[in-house]
Amino acid sequence: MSKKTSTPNTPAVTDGGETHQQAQRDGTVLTTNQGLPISDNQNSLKAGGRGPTLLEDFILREKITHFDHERIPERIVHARGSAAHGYFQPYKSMKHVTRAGFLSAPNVKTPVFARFSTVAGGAGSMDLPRDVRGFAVKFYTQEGNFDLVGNNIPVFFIQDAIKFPDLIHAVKMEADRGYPQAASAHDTFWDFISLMPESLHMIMWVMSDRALPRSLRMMEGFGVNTFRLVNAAGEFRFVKFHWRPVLGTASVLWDEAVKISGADPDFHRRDLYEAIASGNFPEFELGFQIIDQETADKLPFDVLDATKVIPEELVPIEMVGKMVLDRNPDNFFAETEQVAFCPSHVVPGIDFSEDPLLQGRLFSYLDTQLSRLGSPNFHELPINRPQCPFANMQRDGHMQMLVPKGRANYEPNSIEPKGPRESPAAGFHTAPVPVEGAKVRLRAASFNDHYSQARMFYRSVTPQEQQHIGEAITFELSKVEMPEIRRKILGHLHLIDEKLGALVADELGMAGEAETITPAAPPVELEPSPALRLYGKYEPTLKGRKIGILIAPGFDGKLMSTLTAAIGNEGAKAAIIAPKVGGATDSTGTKHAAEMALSGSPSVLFDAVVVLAGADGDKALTANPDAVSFLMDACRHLKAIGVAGVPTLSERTHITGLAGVSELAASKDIAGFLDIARNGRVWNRKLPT
Ligand code: HDE
Repeated sequence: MSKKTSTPNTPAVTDGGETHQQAQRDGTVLTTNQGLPISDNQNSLKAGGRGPTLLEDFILREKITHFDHERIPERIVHARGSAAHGYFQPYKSMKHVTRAGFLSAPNVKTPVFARFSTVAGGAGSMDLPRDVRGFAVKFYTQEGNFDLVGNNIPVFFIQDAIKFPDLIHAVKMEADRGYPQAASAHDTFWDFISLMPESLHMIMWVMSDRALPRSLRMMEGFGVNTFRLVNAAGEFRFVKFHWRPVLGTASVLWDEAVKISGADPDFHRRDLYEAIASGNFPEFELGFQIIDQETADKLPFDVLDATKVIPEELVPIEMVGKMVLDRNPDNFFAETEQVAFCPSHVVPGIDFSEDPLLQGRLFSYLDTQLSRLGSPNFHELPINRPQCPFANMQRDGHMQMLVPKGRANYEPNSIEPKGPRESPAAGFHTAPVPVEGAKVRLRAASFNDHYSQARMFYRSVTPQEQQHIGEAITFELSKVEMPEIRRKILGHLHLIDEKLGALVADELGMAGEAETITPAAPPVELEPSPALRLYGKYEPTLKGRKIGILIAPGFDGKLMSTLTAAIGNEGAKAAIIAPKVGGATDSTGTKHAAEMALSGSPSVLFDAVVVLAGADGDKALTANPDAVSFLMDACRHLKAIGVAGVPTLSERTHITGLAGVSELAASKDIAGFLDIARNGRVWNRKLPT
C-alpha cells in the first residue's frame, strides 16, 4: 500500500490588526456563523495527516449541520416558482370604489414581489408541464401587505375548499407508485374529475393552450375568487381582479412543450431572469371588473362560484394601473422560496366575498406557512416584512428576529401611552355585509350548473384552440388505463359539446361508448365571449420574442448583421447558433461568434428561425440530423422560417414553397419575414405529408 504524503496545513497568518478587520468588515474574509475567521476551508481537522477526523472540529460541524438543514418543506402546491421584484402604479385614483391608499392616486408607487409557479410538480420539476400557472403578487403598501394570489386561468376546479385536498391528492403523483410527476394525464386525476362535474369548466381551460404559456411574461392573470372593494363611505361592490401582459399572450404547442422540457427544463425561469437582467422588464396591467349587487343578481350564475367567469361582454374590465418587474431576486431561497403569500393579507378598502373556496383559502395559507417556514414569525423575514411600520403586542416565538423594547406587551396599558393602539379611523373595517341563515352543510342550488360555461368557453375560442383542446383531452385520456373513467369523461364531454364529445370518442377509438350522465342542472345556451380567446386578441408583436439564427460556413455576414439589427428594432432578441459553439465563418472568411451550439439549441426554444449558409454550410447542415430536425420541427410547429443559401437543406426538410417560409435573397426580404414572424404561428401552413 502506497503511503501518500500529506502537506501539513500552514495556518494563514493574520495580524488580527486593522488590515484584517477592514477585510472582515468588507466581507472578504471567510468566517463561521459566529464571525470567527476561518484559516482553512479545504481540510477538516484530523489526528495526523491520514488519521481520523476529530469531533473537535467545530468548524466542520457547523458547516455540515447547516448544510444538513438547508431544505425546508416545499410548497404542497405551487412548489416550482420563479419570481421578480418590481413596482405597481395606478393610472388614476380609484377612491370612488376603494379606500386602498395604493390605488388612491397615480403618483403612488408601491413595491411588489411577483411569483409565478406551476401547481402539480415538485420544486425541481420542469417548467412546461400542462398545468395551471400561479400568479401571486405581494404589494408592499403603506397600509400593510396586500397579496393578490391568483392563477393564469380565471376559474377553478372546485367550488368549496373542503374538496381541495382531494383534488390535489388526485392530480399529484399516485400514492402507491410515486408517479407521474407534474402531469395530469393519469387515472387518479381523471377519476376525480369524472366524479366532480363542477371541475369541467376548468378542465376545458387546462386542456387549452393557456396551460402551456410561451413565457411567464406572456400570460394573463386572474384573482379567480370574487373579492369586494370598499370605499371611504363604506359602500362595497364585488370585484374580479385581472392581469393583462403588455407583451400579449403566447403559448407553445404540446409537441414543443414535450421537447422543451428535455432541451431546457428551466425554460420559463431562464426567460424571466434573462429578460429582466437585459433590461426588458415584464409589464402587466391590472384590471378590475366591478360588479354591484344589482348586476350580480341578474347574472345567470352565482358570483360566489369560482367555477364561473363573468364575461367581459357583460361587465367590462377597467384598467387601473400597471406592474413593472424590474429586478431579479438576489437570492432564490431567501426570496422566491421563503416568500409567503396569503389571500388573507388585505388592506383597508379590499375585502372578501363569501365564496366558499376563498373562505377556505383564508385559513389555509397562514396555516401552511407555519409548517413550511416553521415559525409564526415568518412575517419578519425580509421578503415578507411589511415595508410600512408595524407594531403590536405579539411577542416571542421560534426565531424571533425583532427586539421589542419596553414593559408593555399587552393592551390596553397605561404605562406606555405612546405605544401602539387601535385606530377606528385608519384601521381595517370588514364590510357590513348582511348575513343570515341556519348552519348547514350544503351546496347552494345557484352553484348547480356545471356545463353551460364549459360549453360557452369551448364555443368562444378560435378553431385552433378548439382543435388543441380536443387533442389534449385525447392525449390525457389515452394515458388513463381504466376504460370506465374514459367512458364517464366522454359522457361529460357530450353534455359540453356534442361535436367535441364525438371527436374525442373517435380519436380514442371508443365511438358510442360514452356513459350517459344526468346533469344536476341541464346546460343552457350562453352568448359566446370572444374575449376568452387566446389568439387574435392582442396586437401582433415580436417584442420579448426570441429568433434563432443558425449560421453555417459561407453564410452572408452582412445579411446576418442587418437581420440581427432589424430583430433588435422589433424589441426581439436574436440568438446566434452554429454547429460548433466557437462560431462559423462567413463568405468573406470572417469568423462570427455563436451563443449556442446547434446540438443544445433545438428550434423549439425560439419563436421563429432563420438558417443562413453558403454552399459548404448547406452541405454540412443537410448531413447533420440536428439541423434537419431544427427546420423540420420549426415547420411542424408553424413557425416563421427564413432561409438563405440552403437549397439542399430546404429540399431535404420539405419546406420549400410552404406558407410562412421566406427566402432571404437580400436585405430587402427581411421585412417580409418579420411581418410573418410578428403574427406568431403560420396557422395556414399545410404540412408536407
Ligand atoms: Fe392556493 N395554496 N389553494 N390557490 N395557491 C397555496 O400556499 C389552497 C387556490 C395559489 O407563489 C399554498 O404558500 C386551498 C386558488 C397560488 O407562494 C396552500 C385552495 C388559487 C399559490 C394553498 C386553493 C390559488 C398557492 C401552498 C382551495 C387561484 C402559490 C403553499 C380552497 C386564485 C403562492 C402556500 C406562491 C399556494 C391552498 C385554491 C393560487 C396550501 C386550500 C383558487 C398562486 O396554502
